[in-house]
Amino acid sequence: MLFCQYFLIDRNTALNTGMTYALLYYVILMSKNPFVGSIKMKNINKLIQIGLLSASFFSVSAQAAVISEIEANDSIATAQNIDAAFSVGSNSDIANSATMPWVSILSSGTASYDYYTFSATAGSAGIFDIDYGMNQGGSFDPELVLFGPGGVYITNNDDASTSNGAGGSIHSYDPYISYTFASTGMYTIGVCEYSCGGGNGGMSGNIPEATDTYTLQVSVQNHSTSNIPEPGTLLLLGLGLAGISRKFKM
Ligand SMILES: [Ca+2]
Ligand SMILES: [Ca+2]
Ligand SMILES: [Ca+2]
Ligand SMILES: [Ca+2]
Repeated sequence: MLFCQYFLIDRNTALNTGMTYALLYYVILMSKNPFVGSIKMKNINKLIQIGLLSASFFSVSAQAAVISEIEANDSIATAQNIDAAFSVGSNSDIANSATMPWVSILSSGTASYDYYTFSATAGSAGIFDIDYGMNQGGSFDPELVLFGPGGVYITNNDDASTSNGAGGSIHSYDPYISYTFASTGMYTIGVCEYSCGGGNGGMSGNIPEATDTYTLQVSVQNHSTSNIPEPGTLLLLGLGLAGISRKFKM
């Protein structure tokens, strides 16, 4: 099915795809109606509906793995659980995005530490990649701190090469951690601001300011995914396109 190719594309691509479909239908209509003057306003309205319908459908699919930070996630105990948000699909800001389950977390800046928790299995690879940190958006110098089951400190990273973690970073102050999970259990990744770090139980040092924003890409090999659009969405799309097609007699 054609639409399956577009699961988990980013929002801009989704909107562009929707508009492309609208243009495609317009060309089809024009080929059957060579005179511009013969196109009635109600048909123009239907074209717009097709575009919006396509755009909304693709957007719903695209956002399965893109989530927003939810406060208060200021400690390991109150970390935001991201287990239900993992998906697989092409994302130019995430390495191995087509094969390795990922979550993209958008932070709007909250003047506090941010912790995100998830499950992982022993021997699986994990990638933690800050994008749009330094010199982009609400620019700041972020750090990442990784904790294992029980809040045990594992490692941290301050700065990394911009070539790590595919696109999204233009300055080496954006951190990146690659780690193979030693045991099965709940892990936690934390975001703080240079100069900071961590020990068993949590982060310490500078707290991001309210104007500091970032995107955190979390990739966990072998994590369960849930990127299938709800049946109701597909049904709605089918009914909508069928109804519009009948009116166009296509
Ligand atoms: Ca990236
Ligand atoms: Ca927080
Ligand atoms: Ca990055
Ligand atoms: Ca840094």
